Amino acid sequence: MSTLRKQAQDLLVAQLTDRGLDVEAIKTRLRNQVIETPSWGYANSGTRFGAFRQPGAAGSIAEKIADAGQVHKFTGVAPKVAMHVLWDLPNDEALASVPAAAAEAGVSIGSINPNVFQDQAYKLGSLCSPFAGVRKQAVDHCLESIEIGRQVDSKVLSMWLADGTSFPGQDDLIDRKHRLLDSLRTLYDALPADMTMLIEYKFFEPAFYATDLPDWGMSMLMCQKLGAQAKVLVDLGHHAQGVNIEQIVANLIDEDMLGGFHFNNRKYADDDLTVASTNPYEFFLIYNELAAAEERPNAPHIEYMIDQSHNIKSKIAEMIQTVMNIQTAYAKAMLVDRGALKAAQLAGDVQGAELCLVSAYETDVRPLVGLVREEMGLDPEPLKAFAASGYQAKVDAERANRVDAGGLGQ
Ligand code: PSV
Ligand code: MN
Repeated sequence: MSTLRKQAQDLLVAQLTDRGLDVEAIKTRLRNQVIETPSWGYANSGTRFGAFRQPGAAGSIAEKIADAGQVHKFTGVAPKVAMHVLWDLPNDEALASVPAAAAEAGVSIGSINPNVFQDQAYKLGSLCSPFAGVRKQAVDHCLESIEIGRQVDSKVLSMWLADGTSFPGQDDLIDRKHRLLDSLRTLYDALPADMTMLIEYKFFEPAFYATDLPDWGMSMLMCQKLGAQAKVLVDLGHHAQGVNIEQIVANLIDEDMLGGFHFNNRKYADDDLTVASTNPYEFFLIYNELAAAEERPNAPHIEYMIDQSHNIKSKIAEMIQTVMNIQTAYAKAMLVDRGALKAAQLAGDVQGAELCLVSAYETDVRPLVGLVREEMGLDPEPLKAFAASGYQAKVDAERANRVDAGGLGQ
């Protein structure tokens, strides 16, 4: 190990200890972090305007799982991969290949994502469609997804609907809400006892007048009506500009309603950019709420998932960068002096309270995270180590010029 790196680690550990922080406890929490990466992030996918194909993009689910295994191999904290049923499992052989591919890659299957937004039948909605036959088609697909989840030992059914209306008067808003609840209830009743249903909201797109699950309020309402196995999923890209996401997160935690995240970064809309690439302080503030909740009794169980599809960055390296950004935010959030923060808040010391957060945020945690990686037997610099491994060059050569690279059907 380089002497300079060791010195930086020793100095930071000494500084943090001096601030009264339990560095060993922080390191344990960093080691135990679990981040799920998305199968679709390894495939050729892009924006609705087009996808720029990459020679090494994964095609089959086995390849996607293998790529996810690389992210875990170099970061040590990404042991799960999410599957999107329609994109990943075109036939029974694909499903049959999953257990061996997962075992080989050293990962397990995380959330199962049904797809009730691409079939032609869903033009006017899926679970909320005005047509009973279409609702049944969507419900049946989700029931099949639950069964697939059972087969691959997934514990999470992750529901996102493209449902909504694009014109005033197109459908009755309350009828749609009732259809939504009825359909969700059929699915909820079919959940195995150890499976959670996550309900994701999005304030617009592809419907532009009224989205059926537009915000955390509607997701939470559905969850509350369904029962304790239903929780809200917060996708960072699904809010209007200026929305205070950390406040939503704090309130959902307080209500025991936060079940999971889709990490990405929205600059304008659902852009799927690298999380924290333009707004690291906002992301830190979100993690500040999460880290604080972990420190309370009855800490919530939250699924941390990435939902990013990259069009111009190299996919596996980008996923590693994303995981590193998440580790950084988490590490910084654990440095907040919560006692001092509370004291400043109760004293009405506005600036002092803010500076408690700023001081944690401005700490360079790279030596700490690098130390944790070394203690896990990993290279402290995952991106460099991945580049040096030759994996990307290998899959670029093996997979180049194929036409079957799966993804968002673009
Ligand atoms: C929809 O925009 C979404 O956030 C849902 O989670 C989908 O499953 C995912 O993106 C597809 O990339
Ligand atoms: Mn999402």
